[in-house]
Amino acid sequence: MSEFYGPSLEASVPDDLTLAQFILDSSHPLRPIRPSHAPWFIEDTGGRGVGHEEIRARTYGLANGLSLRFRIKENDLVVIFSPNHIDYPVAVWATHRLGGVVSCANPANNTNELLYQLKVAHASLIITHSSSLHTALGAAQAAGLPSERVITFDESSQVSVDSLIQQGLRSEPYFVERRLQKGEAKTKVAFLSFSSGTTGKPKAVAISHFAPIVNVIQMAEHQKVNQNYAPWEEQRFRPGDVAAGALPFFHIYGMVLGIHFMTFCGLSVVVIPKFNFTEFLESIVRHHISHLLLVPPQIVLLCKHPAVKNYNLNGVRHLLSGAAPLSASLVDQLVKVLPNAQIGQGYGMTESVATIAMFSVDEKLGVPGSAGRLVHGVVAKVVKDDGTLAGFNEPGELQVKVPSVALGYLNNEQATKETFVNGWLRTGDEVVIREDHEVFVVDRLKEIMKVKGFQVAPAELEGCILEHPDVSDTCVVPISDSYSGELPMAFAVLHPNAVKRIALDPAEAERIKGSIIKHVADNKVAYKHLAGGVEFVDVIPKNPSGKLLRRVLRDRARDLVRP
Ligand code: 4UW
Repeated sequence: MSEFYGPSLEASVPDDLTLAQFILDSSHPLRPIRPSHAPWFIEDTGGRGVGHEEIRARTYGLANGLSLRFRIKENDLVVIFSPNHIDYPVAVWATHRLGGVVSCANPANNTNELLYQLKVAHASLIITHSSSLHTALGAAQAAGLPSERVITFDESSQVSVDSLIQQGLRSEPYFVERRLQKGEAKTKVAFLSFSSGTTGKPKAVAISHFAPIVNVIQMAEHQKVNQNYAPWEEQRFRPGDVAAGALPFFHIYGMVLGIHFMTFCGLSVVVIPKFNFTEFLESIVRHHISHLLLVPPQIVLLCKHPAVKNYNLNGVRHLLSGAAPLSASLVDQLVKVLPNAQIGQGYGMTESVATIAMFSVDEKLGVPGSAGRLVHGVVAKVVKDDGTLAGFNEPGELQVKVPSVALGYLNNEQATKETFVNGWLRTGDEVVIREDHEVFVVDRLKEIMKVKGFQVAPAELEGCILEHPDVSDTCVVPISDSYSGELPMAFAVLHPNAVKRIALDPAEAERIKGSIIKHVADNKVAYKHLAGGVEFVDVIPKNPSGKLLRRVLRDRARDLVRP
């Protein structure tokens, strides 16, 4: 066996449309007709729904307003730094109508983390929310971006998105939306999304308009094939169904599947800005949510939280998990909580924009522990340690050719060359593919860990820990956690004077550990904090050329936390 193939992609894929034109202005043979009463998005708390015509109008209004007021034009970059908001997709599509590029940032990021993104991406404008405005203004100032160029979805800044939309709608058209040349969607950048890839600090992944478009069509074809087997009531995504928009829109899973695939299929997305579990249960019942797109920690809550028994979740027909592994035992518990739901996993990456594998619904449940089967148009090979290709049931690194692949890392030829190799995308995940073509992610070969589905790059935390005056060397490794999946913990070598202080007063050891943890907490977003703790060691094991032997410490950490 040399290569593994997903089914071939038969459907046509436009290559002359922007993502906004594809989703808002065009039809496609695989796109079902949405009932006119079904809104595209629903505000979770207020319950306000917005439909197609209103979204199109708001998108034009905002594009016109951005063009009039801020002169946003072709290739300018707009950073969206906000929790999910009903106008979030409008901001994405308005930027695309202007030929601009969108870069979404985690709204929990601190000033330095946002500043890094503003600088790498060369931001022209920030769209934020009152809850993140203070950070946005601080980062904008440090980046030399005038505070007038920070606007908000709500009414907390001088200029709100809504007021710009109204201004744009009142004014003469100030911009001309361009139809792309044939093939141009494949090279024109739509997003700069941040991912660490295999190692190091987050890098800007350049994503074309074509990539999310083709991924949506791959997913539509995947469900169409499955529909041939499934009776109507078991079909996956039906127009008029209601999906929970609880995944963060800034992440590739939320952006491509949560917004674009759901709306393509005619579902209404309930926009949930902040995930609070009991409120989430309320929302499921209040909005008759039928489709849940989640990450494993949210599923842990569904299985274990005592409040669940107070809610009738029988209306949930579909649950998709991804971004981190979901254990078979959790699925066993989940079946009891959601008796009427199809349950399974998908698997993808920022760099593959997005889905590589998806559970098949020929049966009600995905194969336990499996990340699904390769979706349409995907070719895979599994490369063993010795560089040869694995057959069925043999572990190795998954490398894929996907039609939705990203263009590469912005201004980082070296990392691009290492990850995108002769048309193959190196996932850095160790997998096994079974004879029935189910893909099991068995380990991660790359450095990054996943905390609540978010990437954490050990090298980034090590850089931060090394700034601490008592630390001379460090290595960060994951420890497993039943809720978050993984948590970062640090091994640290102390400076001689810290060692002396501890010799004089052993209580100093705990103070130093606390201070290292605080240093990271002060400088990094919450999910990157050293929740796994700090252990002191005499030396960090390295190979003769000085490369960290992370696996040795990963195994040691495993032994430390074992009861
Ligand atoms: N099992 C084990 C999984 C799994 C997994 C991802 O943050 P990124 O770059 O991207 C993502 C994207 C997730 C995603 C996209 C589209 C889709 O259909 C879907 O289905 C639910 C999920 O997380 O991190 C990429 C890395 O996350 C790990 C894996 O290590 C991958 O390289 N990962 N999904 N089901 N691990």
